[in-house]
Amino acid sequence: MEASGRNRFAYLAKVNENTGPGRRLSFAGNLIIGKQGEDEPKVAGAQETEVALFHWADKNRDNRIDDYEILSVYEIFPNFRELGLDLTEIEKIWASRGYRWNNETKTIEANRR
Ligand SMILES: [Ca+2]
Repeated sequence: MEASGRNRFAYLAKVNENTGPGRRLSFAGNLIIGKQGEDEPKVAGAQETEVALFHWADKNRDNRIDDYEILSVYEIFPNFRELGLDLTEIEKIWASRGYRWNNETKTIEANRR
């Protein structure tokens, strides 16, 4: 995705269900474009993530996705449809009274209104 003359890349980290909360996962890689031998562009951004029982859009981890947080999601992913992202779950949580972790189904569920 292009933003202000720069390119932005998004990734989705999926973890094994046996990976417990609190575990920190790191990742690294190179971005290769153009012909071999050309300078590789610098890549900035997060190189680590923590496994937690909170939705990734819930930045302050209060089990709710508030207006600021959902606007941030749209700002980060303005072309979410092109990326194949389904924001239905996030919008459902935003419109509800938050969410909770269902330990049986290992999923996040929106609370009922
Ligand atoms: Ca929140």
